Amino acid sequence: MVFRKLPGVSAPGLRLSQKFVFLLFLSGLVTLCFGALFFLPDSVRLKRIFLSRTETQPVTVGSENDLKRAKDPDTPRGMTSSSAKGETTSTKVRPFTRKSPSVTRGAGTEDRPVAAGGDGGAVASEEQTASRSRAESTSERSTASNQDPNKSDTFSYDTFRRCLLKAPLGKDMGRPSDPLTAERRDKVREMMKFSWDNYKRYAWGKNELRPLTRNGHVGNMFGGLRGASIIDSLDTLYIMGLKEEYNDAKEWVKNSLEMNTNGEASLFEVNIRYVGGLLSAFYLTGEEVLTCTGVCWVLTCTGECWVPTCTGVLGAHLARCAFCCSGTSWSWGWASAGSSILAEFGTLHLEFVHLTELSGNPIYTEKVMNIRKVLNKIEKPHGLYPNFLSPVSGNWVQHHVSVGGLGDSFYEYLIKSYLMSDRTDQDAKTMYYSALKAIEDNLVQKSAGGLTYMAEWRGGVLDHKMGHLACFSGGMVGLGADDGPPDKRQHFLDLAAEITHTCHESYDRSATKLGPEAFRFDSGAEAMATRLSDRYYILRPEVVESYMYMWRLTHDPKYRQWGWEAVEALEQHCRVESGFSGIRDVYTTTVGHDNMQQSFFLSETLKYLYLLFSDDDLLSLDDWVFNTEAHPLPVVRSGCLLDDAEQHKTTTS
Ligand code: DMJ
Repeated sequence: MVFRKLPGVSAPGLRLSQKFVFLLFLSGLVTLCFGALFFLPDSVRLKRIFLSRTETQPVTVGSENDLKRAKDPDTPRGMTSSSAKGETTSTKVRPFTRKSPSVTRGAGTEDRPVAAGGDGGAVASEEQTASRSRAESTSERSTASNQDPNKSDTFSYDTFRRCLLKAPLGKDMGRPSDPLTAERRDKVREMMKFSWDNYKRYAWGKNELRPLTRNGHVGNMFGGLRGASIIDSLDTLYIMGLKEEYNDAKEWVKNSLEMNTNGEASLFEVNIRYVGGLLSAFYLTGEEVLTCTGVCWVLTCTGECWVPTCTGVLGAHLARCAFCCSGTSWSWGWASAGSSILAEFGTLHLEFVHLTELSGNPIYTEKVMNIRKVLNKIEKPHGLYPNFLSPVSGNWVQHHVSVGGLGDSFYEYLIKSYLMSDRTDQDAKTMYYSALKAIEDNLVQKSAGGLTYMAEWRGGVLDHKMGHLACFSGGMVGLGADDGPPDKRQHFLDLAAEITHTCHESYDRSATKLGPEAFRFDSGAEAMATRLSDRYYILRPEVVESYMYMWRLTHDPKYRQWGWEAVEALEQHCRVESGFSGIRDVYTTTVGHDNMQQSFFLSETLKYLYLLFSDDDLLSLDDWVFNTEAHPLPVVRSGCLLDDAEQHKTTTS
């Protein structure tokens, strides 16, 4: 360092203590200047020169600043979350880069059964997008640096709608011409309205309604999140044309869905209900407030904080994303040796792929593809997928295999991933049909009375039990029948029909005409529960779900008849004065109620029944796949989306 000579003072003449004070002053000055850099706006060049690119910096999300920052893709950033009430917490997270917001959306997307291919509406330009009001701009994209170059960098709702083959709500909202069927459909709609009205009256904002005590239930599955019944109902209310109720639900999401909660959540449950529910409501309505909430949620659930490009309403929700930065994860205490559950980590694919579609951020798809890769590679006993996997060793922990609880939706998501990819995801297809072969070779059984069922497998020993949950497999096998090897197609459809028949028998052989939680095929039992603890029915959907698919695939009237029997049984035994309740024993007509109206009753059971009595063009299976909570997600027609976006660019430039 060079010192200038001050007149009258010779440096060598300074005393040691004077030199020390001078040096102290100088170093203080340097520190002050450097510190001031942190207070400069991100866009100032000086700041970028001096501060390392990987440094995390607190920023406020959900404000004007957010849009400004989005214009500077090079700016590294971390996240400070701000809650709805304006508190600010600061959390250090991984930095990432983002592009300018680029969602386009046409006007007038509300309340429309729209003809596919026809609903244009002006597509906003990028400038228009940037200057949109904050409340409108909630589905901007977050883009990782390694964004897929083949993807269009804009999600356009209008383009998406043009790429559907049919109008989502069909002709006349799927109303059947046959008067008896229409009357039955109206009955299901009334059941939905009744369930909803009671939830609204007694449990508004809570997760479920307790219909006997007329209050709300929160539980601990959703980590402090609320409103599960609202999120699960959005799309059901919409397709049933319950407009006022849908609007109430939407307003609640917009104004009261509080993401800034503490607690431990089940990734599986939050994904299938909250993320799935919000995504499907967005795809059906185009209402952007619903998208970003979904995006934010998954950010939480991946255990990493990728700051979404959401502003406006979502600003209030970002605090929740900060919460995940603790990065803690856990397994269920009861799951053997801290293992992870097949149906839980295997039931993310559909939702995560759509998050990438909407956000342009490949991280979500990468995550689920990694899970897929591991499962594809790992050795499988007899080609079967056991229910428990150790996240530490990457090995199966026990050899318990089941198409019911713990395994079920993993298989469902394989075939649905293939269908949702517009039949391009060949890995999913191969894995599904090989898994199905292993299931047929090892688990599918015929009872003495001629009923086909799927047993459970414990290290090579069969447990001749089928859970209510496994009854979804009739619909799944039927849905995948047509894409199997040509010589197997009829066989798959027959298998689907046989399983669905067995599940119907489990209902038909009970006094209430509702099915037990699990039924057995041993010790003289045929499709009946033999243990007291298996006799309950909690408004589950799986059996009517299979009726719906089998109806769509075969148009055999027996499926509608069976569905109607279920409606009558629900009315007779589960309807109470203030809602619907599960029952404790399906084998007695002096029923004991469990005092719980499950949210899946609204999202699945009633939706599948409604679809069963509707024309096939209401949520056509050519365009939609249902996630495991019955939330419809659209087939991703990448070719069409890209072509259309290109064409649109040409015609508007
Ligand atoms: C729902 O939450 C989903 O269908 C899930 O896949 C399994 N269980 C319930 C309904 O029974």
